[in-house]
Amino acid sequence: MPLALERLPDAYRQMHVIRKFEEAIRSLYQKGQIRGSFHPCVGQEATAVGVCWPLNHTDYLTCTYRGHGQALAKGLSPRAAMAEMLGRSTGCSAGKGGSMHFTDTAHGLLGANAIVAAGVPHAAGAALSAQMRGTKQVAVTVFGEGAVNQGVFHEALNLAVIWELPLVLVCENNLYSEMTPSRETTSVADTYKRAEAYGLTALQVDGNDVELLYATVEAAVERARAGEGPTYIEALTYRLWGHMMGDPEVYRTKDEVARARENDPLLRLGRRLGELGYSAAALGALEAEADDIIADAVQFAEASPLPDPSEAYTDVFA
Ligand SMILES: Cc1ncc(C[n+]2csc(CCOP(=O)(O)OP(=O)(O)O)c2C)c(N)n1
Repeated sequence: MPLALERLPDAYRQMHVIRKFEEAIRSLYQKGQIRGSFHPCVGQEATAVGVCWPLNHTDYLTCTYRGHGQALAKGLSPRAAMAEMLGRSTGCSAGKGGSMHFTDTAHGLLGANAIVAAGVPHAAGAALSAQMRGTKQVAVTVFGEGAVNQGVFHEALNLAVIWELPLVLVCENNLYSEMTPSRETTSVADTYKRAEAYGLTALQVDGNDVELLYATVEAAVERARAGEGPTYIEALTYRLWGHMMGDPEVYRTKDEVARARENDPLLRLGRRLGELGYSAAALGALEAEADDIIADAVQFAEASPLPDPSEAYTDVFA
């Protein structure tokens, strides 16, 4: 089933919540209220909604340091996410994880991860656990194209195919690994071709088309749930902001980024809704709702206490 037309306004609001979440973080970061690294997913909001909306809340997800959007689309509350950014005790990881370690087991989010490709074997393990327990849960892992050059990616993919694990692998190919154009470091830059060699269905899709991605992921999830094994999906997208705060972006031209802005997934969904008859005022109202959600999250986070030092080791060791 494709993403129902009547859900498109909700998708538009959700994608704006994600964009505004990142914009709010940038502003708090610049004011010195957020410490550590922040890797924005601006420009990649369609993969968040397209990948996470076809999932049940009990399905598992692992993502990367660039996974704020996926965490929110999977169900993490913007309040708990923003509080985590500000290191508050009400954050989703009790204020101890920060930007790169969002976790929300109530919504199946097993964790974002700062280590490139680490989420892939974690998700394969979660899929194996679901398979052994017969729960019909599916595990999804989202990673960048840089992860496809890591050994653990290949080990996990090989076993996932052999064991027919209920796993969906989604590569967000945004053309750059950190500050390096991926074509300069990878002999076969179309990652789906490399995945295909392991003997599973592997496809490449437009990752800025939320409807297409939703339909592709949903079909993969259905196959996984039916016991038909893993699917690999390469979602072509573009990171509109730098790799992280302070990235001088000397590795790409302003023209290239300007061209990519025309393909901004938010603008594309806005144009699509316009064609379906939604007025500019209707879209503006959805954007204003997103503004309110983020303003509330910031207010909540700022009013929350820092973790008590006595809690430093709580939840850290099993
Ligand atoms: C195992 C490991 N090696 C190196 C790094 C440093 N590093 C951080 S981000 C990054 C690039 C990853 O690129 P990609 O997987 O394409 O994801 P993107 O940042 O584009 O979303 C690297 C090499 C790391 N975090 N982990």
